[in-house]
Amino acid sequence: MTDLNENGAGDASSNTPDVDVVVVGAGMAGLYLHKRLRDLGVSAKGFETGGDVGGTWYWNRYPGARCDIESLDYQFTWDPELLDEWTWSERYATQPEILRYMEHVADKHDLRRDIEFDTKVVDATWNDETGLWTIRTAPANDADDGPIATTTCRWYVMATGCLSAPKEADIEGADSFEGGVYVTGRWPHDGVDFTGRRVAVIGTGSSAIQSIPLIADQATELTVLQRTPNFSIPARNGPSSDERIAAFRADVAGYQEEARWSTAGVPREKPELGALMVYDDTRLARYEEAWDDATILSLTGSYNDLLTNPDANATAAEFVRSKIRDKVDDPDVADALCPTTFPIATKRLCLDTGYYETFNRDHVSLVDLRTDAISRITPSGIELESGRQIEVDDIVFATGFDAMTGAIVRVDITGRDGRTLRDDWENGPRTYLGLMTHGFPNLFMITGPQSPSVLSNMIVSIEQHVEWISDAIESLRAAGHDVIEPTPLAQDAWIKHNDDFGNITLFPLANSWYMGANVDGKARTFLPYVGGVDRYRQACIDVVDNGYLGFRRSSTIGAAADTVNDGIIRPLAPDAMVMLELMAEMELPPMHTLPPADARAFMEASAAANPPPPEVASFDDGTYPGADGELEYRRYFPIAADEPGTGALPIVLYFHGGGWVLGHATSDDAFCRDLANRTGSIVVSCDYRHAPEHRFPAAHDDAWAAYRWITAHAAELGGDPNRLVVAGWSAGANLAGHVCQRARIDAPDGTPPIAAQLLVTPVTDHTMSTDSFRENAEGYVLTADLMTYFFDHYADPADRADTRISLLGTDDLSGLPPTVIVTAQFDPLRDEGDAYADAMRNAGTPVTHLRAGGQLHTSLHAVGVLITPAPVREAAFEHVAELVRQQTDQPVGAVSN
Ligand code: NA7
Repeated sequence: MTDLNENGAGDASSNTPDVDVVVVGAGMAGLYLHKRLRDLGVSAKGFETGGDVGGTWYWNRYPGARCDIESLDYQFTWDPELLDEWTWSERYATQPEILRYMEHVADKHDLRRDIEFDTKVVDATWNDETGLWTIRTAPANDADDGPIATTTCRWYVMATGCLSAPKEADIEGADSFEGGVYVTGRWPHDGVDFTGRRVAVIGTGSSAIQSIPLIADQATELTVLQRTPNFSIPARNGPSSDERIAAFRADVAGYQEEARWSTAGVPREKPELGALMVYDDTRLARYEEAWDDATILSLTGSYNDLLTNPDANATAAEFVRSKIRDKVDDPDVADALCPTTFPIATKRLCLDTGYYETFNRDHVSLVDLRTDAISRITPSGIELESGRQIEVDDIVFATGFDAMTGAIVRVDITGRDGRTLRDDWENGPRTYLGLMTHGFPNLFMITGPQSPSVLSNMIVSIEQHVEWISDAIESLRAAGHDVIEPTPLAQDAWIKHNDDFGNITLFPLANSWYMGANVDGKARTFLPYVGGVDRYRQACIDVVDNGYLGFRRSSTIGAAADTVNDGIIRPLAPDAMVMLELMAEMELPPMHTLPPADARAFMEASAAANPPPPEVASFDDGTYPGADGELEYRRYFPIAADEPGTGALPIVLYFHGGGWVLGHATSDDAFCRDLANRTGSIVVSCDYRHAPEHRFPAAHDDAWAAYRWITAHAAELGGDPNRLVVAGWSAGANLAGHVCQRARIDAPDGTPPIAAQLLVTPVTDHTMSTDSFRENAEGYVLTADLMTYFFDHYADPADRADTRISLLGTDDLSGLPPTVIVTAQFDPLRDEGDAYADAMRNAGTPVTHLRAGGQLHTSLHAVGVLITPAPVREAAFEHVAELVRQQTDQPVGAVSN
């Protein structure tokens, strides 16, 4: 190896870099970044392995390679003149046309002069003292990584693309094949003529689906080896329609702005309905329309729950499968081509031109590797596990990419303290916003993992990242800073946000490259950000508007004081966030403005839209003697009750929430069912009188009456009186807390002690003066105004400090039942719940306090509606179950309070 650094360049000991920015990659991202930096007067040097600009479109020259986003959407917006200079000949442009477009852009803006082609980056090392990166490069085609040249820079940008590192050949004997070997992602520039040849294509992803019909046109025999069938819809290519062009041209700037604020980077109306909310024929008609429209997004955007509800998704999947069966003559081949192992669109939906029809041609055959896998590649072809030999002249590997992280970790990148990015990311990428990573200051990624990237129109996401990064550099310079790095707190929270978002969708159900599942040994994590281009863009803007929240910015030479603006950009759980957005869009009247009758009707109507609640073994309804007359209850038997020999079960006296104004015995139905099943208990949800018809202390008196009744009748109800739990949510938790306090004093002699109390986001105080009331006063469902409304309806101001309501005011909190209490981060009641937990613990009551991060007052209660609170709810129920298990050995009638 020779160090070419003889001209004095690359002096890593000085604080003056050779260039301000090194940009790796000359695809769409690299080109725009060069232009943008040049306009800002920031010097940049580019390195590109390929011989020219193009990136993905330089390498993927396989026959049939096309964009799967319409070209009107897939073009730069930063140079409006391009629209007049360039007319796309087809709706989905071919690779050569896109490459010509990029060459035109490079020519027009003279971008090649800053880029060294045929050059690969060997390694990159950060120097914390100088605040510079040292980048070592070598000729691209030199297997020995030499000779080496060195460039120092302040900011280092990986514009390396998401699908640019082809997956390593992972089939035994791949090197031994003596015929032609072609990889779709590294296709020969002169093309390949398959005329008269026997060809095997391995893989049935997008690259295979695009190329197979054209390879079949030439080959004498074509064998397609399919491990997992994919969903594909016809591209119906051809020139864009005049109407489409006219609609686009009518207001180009408006259209492009709409794209920037859309879910996937293409303007589309957001569907308001779920797939199961419409009649079957309406849904079918909608899918037919999407099929005719021939865009990926028309189908996946038909309904709002296709990527979250498996039953909804199944309708779209079955629709496409029916189309495959229509197209393919041989029913066995059709069946083999029908994907059944993953929800539609959890792997990238493909667009094709005659793909399925190709299997009707006599010289084309399909090998289903699920029934007969490849055992190895031999010098003359492919051998299957059955022993079958497929003799071929050429093999095409359409086996995909080490997506999103491959191109980044394949370069040796060493950050602070000698940490390598490869090691740091061993268990999955760790980024803040998919833009930067802690420990690697001044290293930026364009469309990096944990940003929308491949789940969006790449051009829209690329432009946004290029602009964010160049703005960040400009802002650093303006402030006298030269180093920027995300904080661990901000990064960890973003990773969690990204994962939480992925986990509320169906994406994790597929073994896709989105999940890193296509590469042996690669960590299975959710690589792209699924929250959408619009939400993501807003998060990036909010980070900047909040003074680069989550970043440390500093100066190596002390030109400005360091600033660390630590914090979390999206602390709210994603499903709670989406729910709040939907509620805001509906522009509902605030609950506190409604008369109680209307508020109750509204609650009923919203509950009716909830998904079906969990199954229980059975339930029945009855009445019990309240403090002033009969009141209703519903009793739930857990699934476990069906098992023989169960005997008497623990029994839970449950009080529903609703601010003492709303709700009834069955209004917390799903929660009670889940509680019953997970604690293996009978849950008896007892109603109580409501305000304003019945003011304080009516509800509290009824709660006490319910306790008296249940302790007297536990055995008749099928429960074990020694294992009584008193539970409630919100105002119901206030009642439960009151019952537990009062039972210490007023329980009749011989009544067994309450085995546990479960308080979920309880009301424990009346002052409404805590930080959580201030922070969460508005916008998180339970508002300060609504709490005032509840108090006003239920209790006179003078009564609110009564310790039956203000549980916190009770002097002695000792001797209470072992307690499980849950408080939620974005709940006005959070701090009073926390305070009650602390006060009970300080008084000697055993307390398990679970804090539901990212959740709302109503989250825990939203069984089947919100997914992210489920682990906290399950943990709370498990703690309750453990407490009642501890009571099992106590003799009936034992009193320990
Ligand atoms: P994909 O979508 O990752 O497809 C790769 C295909 O190759 C897929 O069908 C794989 O099956 C198959 N594959 C991979 N390894 C093997 C082995 N060892 N044996 C048999 N089959 C194998 O890559 P593409 O290039 O087609 O498309 C990538 C993206 O580019 C696409 O989504 C568009 O966004 C553009 P598997 O599914 O893993 O069973």
